[in-house]
Amino acid sequence: MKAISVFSDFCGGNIELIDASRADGIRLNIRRDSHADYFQWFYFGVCAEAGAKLGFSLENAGQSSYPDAWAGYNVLASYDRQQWFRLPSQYADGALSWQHQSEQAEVYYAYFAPYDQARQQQLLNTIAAEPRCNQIKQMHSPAGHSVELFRFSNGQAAEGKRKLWLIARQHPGESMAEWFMEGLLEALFKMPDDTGLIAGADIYFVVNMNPDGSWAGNLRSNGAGTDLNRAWAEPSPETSPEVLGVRDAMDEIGVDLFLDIHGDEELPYVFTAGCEGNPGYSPRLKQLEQKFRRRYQEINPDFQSVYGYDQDAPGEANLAIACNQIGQRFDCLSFTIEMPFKDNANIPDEKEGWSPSRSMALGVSTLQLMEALLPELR
Ligand code: GEM
Ligand code: ZN
Repeated sequence: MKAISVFSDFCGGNIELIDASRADGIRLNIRRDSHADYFQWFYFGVCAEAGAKLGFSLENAGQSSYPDAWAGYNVLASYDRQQWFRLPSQYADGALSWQHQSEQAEVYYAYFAPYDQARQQQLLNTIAAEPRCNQIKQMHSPAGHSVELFRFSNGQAAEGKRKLWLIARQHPGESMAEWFMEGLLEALFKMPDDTGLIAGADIYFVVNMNPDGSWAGNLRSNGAGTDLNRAWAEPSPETSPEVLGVRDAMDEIGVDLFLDIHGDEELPYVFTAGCEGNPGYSPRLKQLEQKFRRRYQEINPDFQSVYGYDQDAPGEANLAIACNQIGQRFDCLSFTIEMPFKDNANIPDEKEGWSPSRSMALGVSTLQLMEALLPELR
């Protein structure tokens, strides 16, 4: 029988091989982030024989950053890295395991459908070809990757024009965030100039805040080991230049709405975290938050507001988190949007679970939502 190989030497790859001497008992560990101790994201390829009955065990799953996330989680598999499908997976004794009779000699497994650098380059090409988009700033990550801030605008000044900001993938393992941005931008670029959204707002966006971690196959940190979503109170030119660059641009330009796109390992729902714990939280913002959530749910049934994080106590918000810092700094509506790694338990999809297409559709819905809320943002 041919030997089995396990490899992860590609963009976003993450795995450590313990033992592959038995096809039905391939033993693996998830690798830690390149410069920090987080781990949960994995993505690897296997070369075996077509039709082989493969069995996998991620033996350190129980020590990962979110060990409770493995219950109810099903791994993703793909033969071509385009179409991803779920395989029933078991979590027991601290290990995540699954079986797969692979139809092909080469097969890939991942924590969620990856969004790799090649796909990102295509998206950046699409952005570059959009006449209403301009790159207004470029940052360099600690590992030397480029982080680009764009403005989408019809170029027309208008009384009370809003400034909407969207950033994605501060946490590189949350690849659904970049699928969301792709869906949103594709729809935005099809919109004619006379739509309410484009006439009434300029949209500032970053499709990937953390290219270091995305390239390295990290879960949460960049090439300096920083969790960027804990760096917004005091961003540093050395360890969080991605955040510093965006926050400085916000200080120059202003912000009327901020959305920070993430994925959640544990909860099988789409939800938002808001600014209820900010010292500057007011009845105005509370009402706006409620409107945003109610309207979101009407526009896209994947959104819900029953399940989410515990609320922050008044005045107790962590201002190092982007959503809180920007909501406080600009007295504006500000949210973390969370999509599941697992599925939306209210509308389950057995084959794919939560997926790129649903992430993209949520992005499209978010455009509609922003348009509906424009008049009330200030
Ligand atoms: C979060 S987002 C934190 C938002 N929490 C509250 N209470 N406002 C993080 O950064 O840890 C989750 C994620 O990474 O997706
Ligand atoms: Zn996150």
